[in-house]
Amino acid sequence: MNVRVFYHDRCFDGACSASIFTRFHRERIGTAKTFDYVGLAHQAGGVFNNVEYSEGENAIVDFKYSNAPEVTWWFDHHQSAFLSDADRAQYEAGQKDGTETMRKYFDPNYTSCTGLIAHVAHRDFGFDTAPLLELLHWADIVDGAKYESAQAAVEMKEPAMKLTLVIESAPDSLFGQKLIPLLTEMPLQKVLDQDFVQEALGPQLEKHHASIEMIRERSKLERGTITFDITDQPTEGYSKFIPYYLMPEANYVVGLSKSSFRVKISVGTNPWTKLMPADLVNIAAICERYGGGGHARVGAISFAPDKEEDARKAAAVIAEELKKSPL
Ligand SMILES: [Mn+2]
Repeated sequence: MNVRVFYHDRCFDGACSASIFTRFHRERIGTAKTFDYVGLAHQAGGVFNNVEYSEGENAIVDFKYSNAPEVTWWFDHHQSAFLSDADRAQYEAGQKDGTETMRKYFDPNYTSCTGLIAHVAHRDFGFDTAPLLELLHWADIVDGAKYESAQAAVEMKEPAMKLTLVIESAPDSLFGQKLIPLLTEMPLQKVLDQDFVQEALGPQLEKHHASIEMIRERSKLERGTITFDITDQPTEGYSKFIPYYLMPEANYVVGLSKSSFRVKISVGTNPWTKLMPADLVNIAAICERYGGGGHARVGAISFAPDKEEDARKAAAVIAEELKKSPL
C-alpha cells in the first residue's frame, strides 16, 4: 500500500510536517509499503483541481481541508484552513459522529503544523517524539518567524535557516521527494551536508548575499524609517529582515521593488523595535488606503508594472507619514 503525502510546498514547516507524518505512520500505523510526496500551492482557480490521489491512503499536512473521500488523514494549523463553510461543516460533523476523529486534526493554536502532528501522534498513537526535538524546535521558530534577532534571520548560521532557504526555492518536485524523508532520519546539519542540498543551496546563498548588498547600497534611514528603491534591479524576492539587519535602530521600512508582474511597496515594522506596541503605526490601515493590505505590523501594495511612478509617489507619502510617527 502506498501513502501519498500532500504538503504545503516551498515551506519549511510543510516539508517537516510531511516528514514527521511519514515517520509516525511507519512506526505506529505500519500499513504502508511506500510513501510519495506531492507539494500543494495556493493558486487561483482552486487548489485541489488537478490533484491525483493514491489508490492507498492520502494525507494532507500543513494545507487546506479537502472534502474528497480519498483523503484519509489531515493536519492543519492555518486560520484559513477551510475553503468553504460546507467544508467546515463536513469536518465538524465527522468530529462529532466519531468517524473522522482519529484522522483529521485542526488546531490554529499551534505555531507549526509539525508541532501539531507530533502532539497528536504522541497523545493518540504513542509515537515517540524524543528523537525529533531539534526539528520541532526549528519548525516553530521558522513558521512563527520567532527569530531571536535580525542577525540570526539574515546570517542564516543555523542549518535550519539554510534549509528554509533551499526549501522555499526548491528547484523541482524531485527535490522534495528526496529531502522530506531525510528530515526525520538525521540531524539537520547532516541533511544540509547532502550533495544535492549543497548544490541547490549555492546559487540561493549567492542571490541572498547580492540582495543584502543591493539593499545596503540603497537604504536611507531618517527619523526611524528606512527607505529603499531597487526597481531598477528586478527581483523575485528578498528576505524582509535584511533592512533591520543593516539598520537595527530603525522602526519601519518602506521598500520599492519590481518583479516580472508588478511593482511592489513593502511596508514593515521592525520585529525587534524598542517602541511599545501601543505606539506603533497600523501598517494594514496605511496599505489599504492604496488598495493594498496586510497585518498590523507588515503590509504591501502592488501596482501594475507600468505604474511605477504612482508607486514611487505613494511610497514617498507613506515614508513621510511614518517619519512623523512617535519615536
Ligand atoms: Mn505551517
